[in-house]
Amino acid sequence: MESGARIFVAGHGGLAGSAISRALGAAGYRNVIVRTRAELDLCDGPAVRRFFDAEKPEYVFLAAARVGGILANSTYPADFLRDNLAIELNVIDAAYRAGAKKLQFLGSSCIYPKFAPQPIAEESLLTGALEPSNEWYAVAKIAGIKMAQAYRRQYGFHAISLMPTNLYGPGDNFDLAGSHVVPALIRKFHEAKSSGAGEVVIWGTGSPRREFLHADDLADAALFLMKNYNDPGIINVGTGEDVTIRELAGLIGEIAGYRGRLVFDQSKPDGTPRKLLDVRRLNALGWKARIPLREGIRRTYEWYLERGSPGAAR
Ligand code: GFB
Repeated sequence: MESGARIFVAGHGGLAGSAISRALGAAGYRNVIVRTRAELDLCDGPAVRRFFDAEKPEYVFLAAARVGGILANSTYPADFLRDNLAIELNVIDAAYRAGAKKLQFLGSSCIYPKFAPQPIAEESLLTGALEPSNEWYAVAKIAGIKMAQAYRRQYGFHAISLMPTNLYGPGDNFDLAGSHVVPALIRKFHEAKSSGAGEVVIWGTGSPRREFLHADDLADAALFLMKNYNDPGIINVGTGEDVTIRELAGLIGEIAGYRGRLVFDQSKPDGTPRKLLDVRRLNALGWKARIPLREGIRRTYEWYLERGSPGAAR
């Protein structure tokens, strides 16, 4: 991927896509193409075809998706399935037809079976039933993986698929009804501290284990793999370490300087019990995550105070 290459980042406004755009800029890529949702609706097939025919991107990072936490996934199954299928279908097909050299598709660790052996190796794909709370999203992401593999097999299109673990970082969604756990807890602890509330409510039992990757680490891996990986098989992107939700809450509470109680609301779902990726394939290629969880959360908390919280100047 030479520095003058025409590179399209689909989903540059989101957590993963914005980090990839920043990383491309920092690495000196001069021709990064982006479109806001108002300029180009990726669910609109003819519009996507016209865009690719006009712009002819050579490399495509497909980081656009409808995403959300456990509650959003369960509340909007049709939206998660439809929009993700449409985005994948439109972008992968148009990229191939317009002659792109390579496309990178971002999947998710939730594509793996609910009770996959831990840490989860790439070979676990399609070996068991999915976690029900996000199976709609997972099925759409599995379709994206298969589409990339089918276009490679039938047309020789260089499409690769990365499976990032749970992401967090600056630019995340802090809306409590739609967000993932890290931004939700940053916001809850900050607001509890600011208002002097005596307790913070954490969903579920606190015992599920999750692996968290900073979006800047994901972006670094995404650039690395665009340059160094061209296999049909999927590749996991994670840190190789996980924590319980209770431990995560303790860490975020500490960073926010909150001294009250934690209350676990067991009427809310836990989701999958554990989701730790086996990252040996990625490590063997020479890439490792660099941002420790405490440091990453501290930076995200600072971003939230400056830019992300309802009262912050944007
Ligand atoms: O991040 P999260 O929503 O997604 O939840 P998943 C992770 C864990 O944190 C669950 C608990 O056990 C939640 O019950 N949790 C505790 C909370 N308090 C909160 C809170 O205030 N907000 C949220 N959101 N969670 C998602 C999938 O699963 O993972 C997506 O639904 C996607 O499809 C994403 O794949 C990476 O890790 O359970």
